[in-house]
Amino acid sequence: MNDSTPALRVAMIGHGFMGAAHSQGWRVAPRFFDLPLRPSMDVVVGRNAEPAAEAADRWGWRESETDWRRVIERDDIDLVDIVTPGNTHAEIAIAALEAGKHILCEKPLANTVAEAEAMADAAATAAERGVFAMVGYTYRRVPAATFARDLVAAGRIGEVRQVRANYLQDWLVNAEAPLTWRMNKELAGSGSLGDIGAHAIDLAQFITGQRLVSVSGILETLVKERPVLAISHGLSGVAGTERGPVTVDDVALFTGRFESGVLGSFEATRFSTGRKNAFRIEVAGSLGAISFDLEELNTLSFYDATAPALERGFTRILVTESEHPYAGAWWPTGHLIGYEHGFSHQVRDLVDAIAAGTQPTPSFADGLQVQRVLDAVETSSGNGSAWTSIPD
Ligand code: SOE
Repeated sequence: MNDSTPALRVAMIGHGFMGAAHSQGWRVAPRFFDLPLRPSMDVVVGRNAEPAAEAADRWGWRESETDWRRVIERDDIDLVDIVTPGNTHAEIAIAALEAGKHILCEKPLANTVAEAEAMADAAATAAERGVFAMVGYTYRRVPAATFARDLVAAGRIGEVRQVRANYLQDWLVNAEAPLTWRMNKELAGSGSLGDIGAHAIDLAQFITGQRLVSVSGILETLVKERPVLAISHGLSGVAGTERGPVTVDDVALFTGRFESGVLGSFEATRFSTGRKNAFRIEVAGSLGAISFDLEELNTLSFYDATAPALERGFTRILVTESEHPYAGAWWPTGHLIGYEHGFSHQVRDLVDAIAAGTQPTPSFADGLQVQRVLDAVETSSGNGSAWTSIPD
């Protein structure tokens, strides 16, 4: 990549935690991957001018703006990166696609299946004009997770027999932790289920190469009201004396059946005391198993049941060899990477696909399918945990 490389002019809408992580991806990816298009971090959009200007300065965006509608109409913007809460994804993404902008949209795709269907339809129409959309399930792009998929696809664990996916956090164990947008169904769509359960669904399907066809689940809100943040937009500030309702789930537990008939067990919770971001996936097969833990993201545990019986055991593979997915772009083997590198891998794959005129994955259709699984879990939970099919 050099100055003659065509630019990909990016506008990012939102600038919270995911805004910081996406900014890191846009800023760093071009320096470690030879990209066919040169991302330029042109505009960051926020509802309030001063915080947006501060975000532009801190994260390296050329301009800041407060009106996303004006930004998506600009003819000097090629791609819109949506990192706002889920209740705004559909309106922004559909308008931007219709304006001819490529899209990167944070997960989950939307707050409802209806919104996700409209987004997937708009993306399918735009793709016919060479305008592409991706949904940001970045954990697929952790080298160890991609390598796990490669091992399963190569048959190294044989036939998949069972899947378990647990995403464990504990940031809401304190009942006095204040209400934020993530606990408001109108803004977030759901709680642990859509926020981290969506990752468990997407990654389990990605690693196994199989989709879920039915689920049986239960959602629970453990703390039903919390202190209200003094500042109205609820994204930061000091908790006041007023209390408000938690309108989303704190814990999601569900069983899933994959298209092959295999059963999977899933857990997404913000009340697993002591677990900070423990996203664990284990896939057990007829000839072996893989086990991944995001809190040990540079390693993959691999069990080879075909090894001599006395030598069998889970091997801790350090996924940092240059031949491992993405790893060759960074450091010599054994020099580890972190949480943020998945966002650079996401930029690499998105830019490569746009330059090649091919559909980046996961697509909005993939995001819609995850949304349907989320919806089926919610339906099941409201119906005595009855098995609920996921429409194709
Ligand atoms: C909070 O649960 C959160 O930031 C999620 O929103 C992200 O998707 C996950 O990657 C880390 O935890």
